[in-house]
Amino acid sequence: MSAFTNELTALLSSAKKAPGFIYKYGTAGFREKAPVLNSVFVRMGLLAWLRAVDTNQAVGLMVTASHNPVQDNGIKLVDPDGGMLAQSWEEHATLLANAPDENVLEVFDSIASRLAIDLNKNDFGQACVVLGMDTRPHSKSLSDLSMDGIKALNGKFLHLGVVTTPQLHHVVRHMNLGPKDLASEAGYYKKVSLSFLDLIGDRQGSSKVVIDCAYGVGGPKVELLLKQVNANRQVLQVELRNVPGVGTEDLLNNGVGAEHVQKKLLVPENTLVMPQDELVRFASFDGDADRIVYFCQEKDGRLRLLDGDKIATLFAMFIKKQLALLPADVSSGVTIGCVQTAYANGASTAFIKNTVQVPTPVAKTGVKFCHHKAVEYDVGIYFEANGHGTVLFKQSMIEMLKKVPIDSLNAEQQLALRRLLLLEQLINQATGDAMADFLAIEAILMVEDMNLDGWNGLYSDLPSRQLKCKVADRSVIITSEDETRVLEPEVLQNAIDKVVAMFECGRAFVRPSGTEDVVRIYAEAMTSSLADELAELVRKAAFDHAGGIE
Ligand code: G16
Repeated sequence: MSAFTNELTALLSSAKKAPGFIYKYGTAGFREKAPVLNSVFVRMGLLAWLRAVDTNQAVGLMVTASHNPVQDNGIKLVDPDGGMLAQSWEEHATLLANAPDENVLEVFDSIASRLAIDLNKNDFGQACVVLGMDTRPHSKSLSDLSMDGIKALNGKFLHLGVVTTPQLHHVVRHMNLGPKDLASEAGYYKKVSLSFLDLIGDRQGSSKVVIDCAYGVGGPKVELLLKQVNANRQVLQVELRNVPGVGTEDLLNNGVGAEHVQKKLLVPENTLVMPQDELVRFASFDGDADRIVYFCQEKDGRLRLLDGDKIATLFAMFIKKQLALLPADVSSGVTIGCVQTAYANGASTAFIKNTVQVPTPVAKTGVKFCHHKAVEYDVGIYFEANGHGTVLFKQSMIEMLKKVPIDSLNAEQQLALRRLLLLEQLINQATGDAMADFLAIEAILMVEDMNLDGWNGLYSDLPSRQLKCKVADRSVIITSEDETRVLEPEVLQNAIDKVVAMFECGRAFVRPSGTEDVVRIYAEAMTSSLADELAELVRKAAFDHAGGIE
C-alpha cells in the first residue's frame, strides 16, 4: 500500500468528506446532493478496484442518481456477474465512505487485509473497473474522481462514457462471462436488436408507441437501438419525447419519466398528450433507463397505467404458455417464480398466483433483493411495481433446452423452444433494463397479437395511491423484513392499523426510502378516492409519530 501513499494522500485531501455528513448505502448505492459526493467518488474508485482485484474480474461503477432530481447524483456498484454489488461489500463501502479524512488509507488497508487482498502483487489478471455515467451535468467530474482513485492505485479501468445503467451491467457481465465480442455498447445493441428481430419473425408493430425518455440517458440510447431494429424494414413506429438536449438539464425526471407517471398516476407534465394520442401506447423510462412503465391516455384525459406488475404478468403468461407447449419431460421440472415487493398491487398478486398459477414470493424493495430471490427459480421473473425488473433464466435450464433434439418436436413445440431461448437473449440477465424490457414487451404483444386493451384487461388494479412524507430522521422507522409492517415506532404501526381497519379491503404501509430523504406511503382501497383518503391518513400518522417536518 505504501507505494501508493503519496499520490493517494494528495487525491484524498483534494476531495474531503462533507463535514458531519453520514453517507448511507441505500436501495441502490450512495445517492445524495452532488456537491457532497466528491469524497465518496474517490473512495468508491478505490473500493471498486479492490473488488476487481478480489474477484480477479471486471466490476462496474455507474455514476447516476437514476430517478432522482438533477441536483442529486450517486453510484451504483456492479459485481462481476453484472448484478448489484454483493451485500457483504456494502458494509465495506459504508465504512470507507464514512472514514474520517485522515483515516481513509488506514480503513482501506484494513478492509484489504481483512479480506486478504494483495494490491501489490504483479498480476491482476482480468481485474478492471468499468465506468459509465448518465447525462447529469456533474456526472463527468464525479466519474473523473473515481477514475483518479483507480489510477492512484495503478488500477486498470475502462470508461464507457455516457451509457444507461443496464448497458454498463451488460458490458461487465459479458466481459466476465462472455461472449466477449458483445462486451461493449455496440455489442449490447447487436444482441438486443437481433434477438428481438428473431423473436418477432416477419411481424410488424401495428401501431405507434411514444416513449417518454425523462430527459435522461435513455433518450439518445434508445434512438441508437431503434436505428438497428429498423435498419432493414420499419418494424416499430416509435416517437421519442423528452429527449435530453441543450438546456434541458433541469428537466431530468422533473414531472416526467417512469417515477412521476407511476407514483403520481399522472401523464408526463410537459409532454403534450395530444388528442391524437388517445389510445396510443406510451412508455416512460426513468433517468438512467433501468425502469419502464406503460400507459395510455383515456378519452377523459386520465392516465391508464400498466406498471411493473402488469409487465411481470405479461412475461409470466407468455413463458408459462411456451413451457406448456413443450413435451412434459422437458418442461415438468422447470420452476417459475414471480418475485414482487410490498408495492405489488393486490389484484396482480391474486391474478399471477391463481390464474397464471405462478408463485409470487415477496422481497424487500430494491432490485438487489428481488434478484436474489428470483435466482432460486429456473425462470425467475421479478418486477417492482415501479417498472424495475427483468426475467432471469437459469443457465442449467437454458443448456437443458438447447440439448432437446429438435427433430423430436413438432413445429409448434420448436417455435416455443426457440421463443424461450430468444427471450433469454433479449432480456437483460443482469438487471432491470428499460430498453430490453421495452422490446421484449413489444415482441410479446406482436407474437400474441395483443393490444394494450387486451394486456391491460388481464386484471383490474385495486385503486392505490402513493405519497411521500418528510421526517427529521427517516431511520427511526424500522420495518419488518417484507416491509409491510412498522416494527418501530410501535405507535406508528398501531395508528396505521387503526386507519386501515376503517377501509373495506384497505391495505397500507410506510417505509423509509433508500434513495430519497423521505418516508414513502402506499395505500390500496376499493375506490380511488378511498385510496387517496387512506393514504392521506397514513401520511398524517407517519408525520405525527415519526417526526414529520414539512
Ligand atoms: C432504486 C432501486 C429500485 C427501487 C427504487 C426505489 O431505483 O434500484 O429497485 O425500487 O430505488 O427505492 P426507494 O423507495 O428506497 O427510494 P432507481 O431507479 O432510482 O435506481
